[in-house]
Amino acid sequence: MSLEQALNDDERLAQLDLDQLKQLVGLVEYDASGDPFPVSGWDALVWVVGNATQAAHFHQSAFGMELVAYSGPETGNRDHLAYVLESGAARFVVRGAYDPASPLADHHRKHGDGIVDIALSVPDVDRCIAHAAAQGATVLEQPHDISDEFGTVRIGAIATYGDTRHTLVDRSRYTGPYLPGYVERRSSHVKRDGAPKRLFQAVDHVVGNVELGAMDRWVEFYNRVMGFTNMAEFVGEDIATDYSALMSKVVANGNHRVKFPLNEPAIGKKKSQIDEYLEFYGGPGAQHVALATNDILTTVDALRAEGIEFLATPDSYYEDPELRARIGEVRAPIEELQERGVLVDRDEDGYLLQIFTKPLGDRPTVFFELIERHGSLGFGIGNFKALFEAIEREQHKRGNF
Ligand code: TYF
Ligand code: FE
Repeated sequence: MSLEQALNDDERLAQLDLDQLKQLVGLVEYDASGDPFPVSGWDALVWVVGNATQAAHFHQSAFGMELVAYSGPETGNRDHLAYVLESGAARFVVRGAYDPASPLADHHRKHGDGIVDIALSVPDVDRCIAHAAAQGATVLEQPHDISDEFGTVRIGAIATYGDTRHTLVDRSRYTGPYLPGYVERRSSHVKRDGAPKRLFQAVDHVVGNVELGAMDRWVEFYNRVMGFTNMAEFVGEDIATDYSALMSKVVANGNHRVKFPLNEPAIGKKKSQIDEYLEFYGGPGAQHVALATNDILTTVDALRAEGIEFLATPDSYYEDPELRARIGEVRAPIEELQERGVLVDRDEDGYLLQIFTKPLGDRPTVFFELIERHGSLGFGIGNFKALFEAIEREQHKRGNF
């Protein structure tokens, strides 16, 4: 079966097969037996937004996601509305306060739109929580079952940077659309003729921005508490600090399905893009979500047609002979990439194509990356200079320097 056929098969929506995921998000083989905190993958990215009804519309109309479930006053939830959206293996939940006294309203007042929960799928919630607790992590929810007519989900939660959490979810005994308390709800959006079935297939990585001096502490947290290991692109001191004062290191779970780059600001000539984030998010939080696509050109065209704006890449990037020599042959003519501003990076394992949106909401905080991997397991380190300069041009327009 071709990749295309497989990805268009609804039966396999929630579980793209391993070969595809390997290519899409750079999976590796690993032996889970010695893992103190086994993680199988992403469960959901949970957002709190000012208007969940409109955010759900945006994720469907612009990003082509499918609405699958809903919770709100009509279903007995008088605190907030929540819409569950999927695209391939990726699942987003967008929540917004209904009750003016909802804690979500306070969260939104402080942070604006953002990601509150990077929920992970684990085979054994109790084992993970016990290990995390023994390692001194803050347990926000002890393991417990929640049930309805579709079965039982086992859940626990630990705190990570800022007001962000990792809920740990075992839904192996559950057949409902999301969680107990949610009802199935389908999109009323009708795709235009010829529109691609979906614009992305999986979440590749989620980046966290933490305070100055805190990056190594959080790397150590993911090592010790969650058994994550440091990835090769673990750049420490020498990351592009001339262009943007930041440092970044990457941790991943055993099979590399879940990858967390962690950034901290560094002291430079100008205000770091990470400082801008921390100021406007009101503390540490998730900075960008990289969405894996198997056709970045079509995806960018579809998003552009919906008015999604991307960071501009100057022509000089594509005309740089050093870059041309380094990237060699990629699957599309360089002109096609240039037309859209898609960046290319190559390493010893292969190459990747990537592009970044402007901030999604009103505050200069969270944004999306689209990434198409062809063997590379990296994050585009060769593009950091061009990328950070583009980010800084936007930062400059906002007057934050
Ligand atoms: O995830 C990454 O590491 C890349 C590069 O503020 C990056 O996407 C790093 C920091 C940043 C924006 C992008
Ligand atoms: Fe990234």
